[in-house]
Amino acid sequence: MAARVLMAPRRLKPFNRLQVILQHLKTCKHTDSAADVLLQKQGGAGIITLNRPKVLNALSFKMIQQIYPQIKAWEQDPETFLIIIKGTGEKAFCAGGDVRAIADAGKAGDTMTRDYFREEYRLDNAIGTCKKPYVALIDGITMGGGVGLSVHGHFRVATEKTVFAMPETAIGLFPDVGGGYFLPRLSGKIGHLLALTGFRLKGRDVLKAGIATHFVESGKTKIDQEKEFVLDEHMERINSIFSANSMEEIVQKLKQDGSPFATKQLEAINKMSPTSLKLTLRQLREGATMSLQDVFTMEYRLSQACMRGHDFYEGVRAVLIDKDQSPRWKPAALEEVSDEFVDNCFKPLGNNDLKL
Ligand code: QUE
Repeated sequence: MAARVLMAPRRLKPFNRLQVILQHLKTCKHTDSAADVLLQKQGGAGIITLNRPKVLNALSFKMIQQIYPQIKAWEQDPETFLIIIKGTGEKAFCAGGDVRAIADAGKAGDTMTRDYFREEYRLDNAIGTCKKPYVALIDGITMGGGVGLSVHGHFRVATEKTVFAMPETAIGLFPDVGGGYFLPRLSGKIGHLLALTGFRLKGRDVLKAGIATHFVESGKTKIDQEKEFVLDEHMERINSIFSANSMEEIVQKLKQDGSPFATKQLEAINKMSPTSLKLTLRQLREGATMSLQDVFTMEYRLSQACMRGHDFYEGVRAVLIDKDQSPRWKPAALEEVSDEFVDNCFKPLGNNDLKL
């Protein structure tokens, strides 16, 4: 009996582990269960299934509260050798945080605006420090909050259906969930481009950008295997333009460049919240040399600054509620967002600071 107790936990050979992962990519696309998140054990694998397909599996506060303790439990459980996270439905892994609910809470003066970001970043940090192999099957839309559930783990499997973006500057927010950590660590200034313009990477490009660790076709054909990385031909101009020291200078350089690519990125930036753009540029510059934990603390301060401000509520209204895509930002121009205002958004919150 004693020998049994002392036996090492069951481990699968790498080939078997791949079979288990691929099996999950094919199954559980449809489920009748009413729960917003399913937490199951299959063999030695803990499976997290985001299950709100009608809202592209957007991450609610309730889901965060259910996932966090389960990851912590599986991390300690000697019978669990792998954690897999995936989404139901054909379209999305996870489209982001439940920003509608957060905006409603903020307008009503509810403390959810404090709790949501704190618990979300604690979950993302638990994934970033998880001792068991953590695999995210990002087979579909993966944005904002969905990125936080995937990028900090060990493995990300993209497919031809993956659409990856950090589009928060479009809703008066900033690329949080550890964006301040992973974005400045991507090749050249790719992270700055993604953060400021909300640029969408698709399919194999998510692998080539260094975001996914693996790529598999969800069908049988070999898709885009010979095609070069979408940003390859633009890397020199991306690195030159986005290494400028201010948002105003980046805009000026994009104008001067005048290429179709630069013009398109300028058009994207012109639609974004000027406050979000300035916060984001500073976030990436600071985050480049910080630990993941310090980045979450910094981003928590920024999240609370956005909750106190105007643009987040206006952005959610324009993009997700009224869908007129015409937010009226305040202030409306980059020049009106002062360095002093930006500095203030990074200041400690005293007792309310994030504790991981
Ligand atoms: C920026 C964002 C989000 C976004 C759009 C942006 C975001 C988010 C959603 C979203 C999308 C579909 C849904 C939903 C939410 O859109 O964070 O509930 O059904 O969650 O431009 O940051």
